[in-house]
Amino acid sequence: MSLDIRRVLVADGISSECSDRLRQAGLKVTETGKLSVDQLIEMLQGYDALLVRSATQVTGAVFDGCRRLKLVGRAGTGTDNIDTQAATKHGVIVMNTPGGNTVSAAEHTCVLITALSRQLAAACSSLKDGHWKRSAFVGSELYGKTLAVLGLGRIGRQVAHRMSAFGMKVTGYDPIVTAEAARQFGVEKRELDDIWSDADYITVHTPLIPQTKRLISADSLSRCKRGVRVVNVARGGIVDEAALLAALESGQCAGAGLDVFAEEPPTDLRLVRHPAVICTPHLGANTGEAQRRVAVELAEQIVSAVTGGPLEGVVNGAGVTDALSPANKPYVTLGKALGVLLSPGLGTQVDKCQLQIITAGREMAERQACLRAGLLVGLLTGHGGEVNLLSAAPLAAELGVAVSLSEHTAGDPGAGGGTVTARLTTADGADTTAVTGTLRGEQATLLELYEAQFETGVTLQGRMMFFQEDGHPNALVELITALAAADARPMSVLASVSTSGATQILAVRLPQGQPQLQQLDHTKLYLQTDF
Ligand code: 9EZ
Repeated sequence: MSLDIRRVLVADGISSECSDRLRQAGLKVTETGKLSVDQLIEMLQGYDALLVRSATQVTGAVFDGCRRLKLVGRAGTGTDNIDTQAATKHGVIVMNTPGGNTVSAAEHTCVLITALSRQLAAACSSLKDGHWKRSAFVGSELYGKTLAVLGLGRIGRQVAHRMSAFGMKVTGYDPIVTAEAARQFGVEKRELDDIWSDADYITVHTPLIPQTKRLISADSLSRCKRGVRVVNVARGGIVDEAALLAALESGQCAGAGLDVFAEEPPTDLRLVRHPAVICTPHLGANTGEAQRRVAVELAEQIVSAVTGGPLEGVVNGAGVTDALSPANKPYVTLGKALGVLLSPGLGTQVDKCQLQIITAGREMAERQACLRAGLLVGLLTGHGGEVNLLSAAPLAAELGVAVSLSEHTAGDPGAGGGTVTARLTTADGADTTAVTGTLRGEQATLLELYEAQFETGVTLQGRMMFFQEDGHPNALVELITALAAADARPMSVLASVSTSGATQILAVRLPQGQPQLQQLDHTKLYLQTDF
């Protein structure tokens, strides 16, 4: 899928490198400051893409009100200011740039860890107040202390690497990083339960998800050594702020370095005013380098997507990432074509139908996700407004369409990379429509519709009409005569072969823009479409 993006609105003061690169690639770019939701909707009518940092709120109303919008890009990591669920439903891609902030976030974490070890902020403000207190600010070395890193992604690893240079022992936990991988970047991987008891410092580097909300809690703090210090440069909410305040007051926690807060800016200032807290207003990624890097990354990702290159940084493409990749386009196109061929079988009864997808052959089996994504688009187009690869899955779920995937393993799939059969059963179970197709090279080809088989396969391209004949011996003659009378010049007319006495199908392929045929006496027009 190469994205058709021509006009881009850049908000929130994204570094100018972004606009420069987009313009170099031939896109029309308008830069604007922060806009209200209403101003944004009005302005966006003329744009295909919106790029933001964290200031602009891209709400459901924005997606409802901007039909032209195809992509929202976030220069940075968090997408809390974007309603990604609404985006997906409207088929709008949400993209971020997770890599560009890594070094800045890791460095800022190290800044807070080192500052905590010497009570830097309190000592500094004491001196600025005219005092010269030395015994009140006895620090502790980092050398030989244990740092626990929770979340061993890009940022956690960089923190581990840097703090190892101070001679800290680094332990860590992450559900998807093995002990072996952790050892390679100098971290002793533990189970989460075994993290707390020997940690002198704990730093969190996870997204805010149900498993990490209040990861630092009254319970986990109580398992720590007295005097543990806590750092959060990741997301507000990973640390339970009430529990942290209580632990600071009791002395269980000796200090905290906080760059992020559950509410930003915080309205309850008890935590930030606590003398043992060193805090900054969400500055983790706030460096010239990181801002330039995320701006350039976002521009490069958009240029890649627009020019048919790989689609990178998509956050709302779960399950369709493969389908969005240009390399898999033939499989998606085949799925779409088969979905379109199935859709008349639905009538108006799309709710709660069942779609079975059965592949034969390894290549088809490996592309089931692409076939499924394409099939849903083809099937649902015309049943729920505009549908694309992103919006088809949530729409199908909403309509209660049940999709099952399986593999046909018996027999030899034959040459040509195998086949895919899609079978649609209506909610009442009364009607079943089945279609089988394959790829000839990159060309979607129909092999079977209902139970009518096409010996040579029907090339699914251009303007096509499918007729169901009633068994009358003159049906084919009548069709050819009608085509001639309509001055149509078909590129092919293919009749299915009879197997089980099923209704025969006539497939006609016409050049684009050829006239439509009227209903005929002995054939029923099943479907007319442009592939
Ligand atoms: C949870 C996690 C890390 C974590 C990180 C990610 C799904 N998930 N879970 C608890 N990406 C540390 C502690």
